Amino acid sequence: MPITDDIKSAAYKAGFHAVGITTAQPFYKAQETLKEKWEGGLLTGSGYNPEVINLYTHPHKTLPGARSIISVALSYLTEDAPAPQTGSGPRGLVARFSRGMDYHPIMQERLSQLSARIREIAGRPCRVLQAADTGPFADRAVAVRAGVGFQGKNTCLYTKDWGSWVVLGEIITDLPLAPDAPAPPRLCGDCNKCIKACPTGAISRPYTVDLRLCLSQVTQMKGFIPPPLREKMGARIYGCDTCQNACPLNAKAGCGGLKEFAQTSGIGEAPELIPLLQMTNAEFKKRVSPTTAGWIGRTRIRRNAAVALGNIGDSAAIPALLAALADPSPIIRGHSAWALAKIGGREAGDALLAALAREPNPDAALEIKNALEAF
Ligand code: B12
Ligand code: SF4
Ligand code: SF4
Repeated sequence: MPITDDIKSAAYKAGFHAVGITTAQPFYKAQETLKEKWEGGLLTGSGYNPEVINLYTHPHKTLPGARSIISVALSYLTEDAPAPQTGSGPRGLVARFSRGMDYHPIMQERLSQLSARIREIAGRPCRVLQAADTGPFADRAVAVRAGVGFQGKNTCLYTKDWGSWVVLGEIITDLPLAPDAPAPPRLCGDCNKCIKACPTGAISRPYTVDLRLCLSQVTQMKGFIPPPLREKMGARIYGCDTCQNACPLNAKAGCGGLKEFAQTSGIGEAPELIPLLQMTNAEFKKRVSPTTAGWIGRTRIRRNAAVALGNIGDSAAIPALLAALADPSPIIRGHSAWALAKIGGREAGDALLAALAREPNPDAALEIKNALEAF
């Protein structure tokens, strides 16, 4: 059996759902796309610059002597019932990839197993380097060229059997391996469902997502969220699945069913928002830190909960939002003021006036002033 077949069997044995192999040649198309996006300001706030883009798309700069890349996909879809409904208060919405445990350590553990097997299979000293998401590679571009899947107009990577509900990783090596044929492009045909479904018009043209408008990015961004985007967030607490939910290619997606991704192990699909806004550090560590959403920290999750409460408009949230006007974080105070303005009511108006009189932070003060205009 050729070494590539052994490596692919080892990948499935390590628990991956799809695998493919490509060369370590530069990713010129991804470089061009990223450069174009950077020049057009579409990557503002992403940390990309021409140097990073160059590294990201030239694998040999990360691993000198690199010859091949093994690309893998892991399905995070689970069929479990929603987490038990313990309360009757308003609820948020969490994207599928963050309802259970964080996929990063799960992916890295499987990549480590596979790296060890590759060394054994090679039977000689070789260099291997693994990466997923936070590594210096364009994971989707790697997966496309390795034949793992193709990109839809929403830029998501679609696998044949598991739809787009997969996360990606790769192992780069100096072993020369026979590459797979790249996935064929343009499989969306005339469909534009994801573009129509996107609440912000972030898919500015087919195969291009404007990072600044994408609600997945908006839920993750630091600081004060621009008010027009707050309105569009709806009940989203972390991530956005709207364009993938709208996609017919996902209708028959298989379900990996990994127990680590089951909702009962994380914050689930629809956490109650008032407890989320009031969450202590200890509660955050227990409930959110172990999930993919954990990296954004407690303040951003609570900020998003305040925005969601404002968008839902349930007056049951007023006491919690009033208390949040005295929160130590100006971000929580500012977004709670915004949410109170959306819900309305005399009590909220009086509390905002009092809050403005004692507000030391200029950004939060501006939020409260703007909120008062709604009364
Ligand atoms: C930055 C980033 C984001 C940003 C920007 C995403 C974007 N679409 O631009 C934000 C925060 C918005 C984001 C959101 C999400 N992300 Co993200 N993200 C990344 C990250 C870190 C880098 C992506 C990147 O800039 N790639 C480089 C550029 C060049 O690639 P590209 O934008 O896909 O460009 C390609 C296309 O434009 C294509 N193209 C251009 N023209 C044409 C024309 C035709 C005809 C064709 C066919 C193709 C084509 O060619 C380019 C090169 O391949 C990767 C991890 C990584 N290290 O790669 C994860 C990653 C892409 N994200 C991932 C996930 C899971 C998500 C979310 C689903 C999470 C969620 N539920 O909220 C959403 C999906 C939103 C969406 N519609 O893309 C997964 C992808 C899983 C998948 N099946 O696709 C990744 C790979 C992480 C991982 N390792 O699993 N993400
Ligand atoms: S993830 Fe949401 S906001 Fe981003 S492109 Fe898809 S539908 Fe639009
Ligand atoms: S919704 Fe339609 S256009 Fe968008 S990715 Fe799916 S098939 Fe392609």
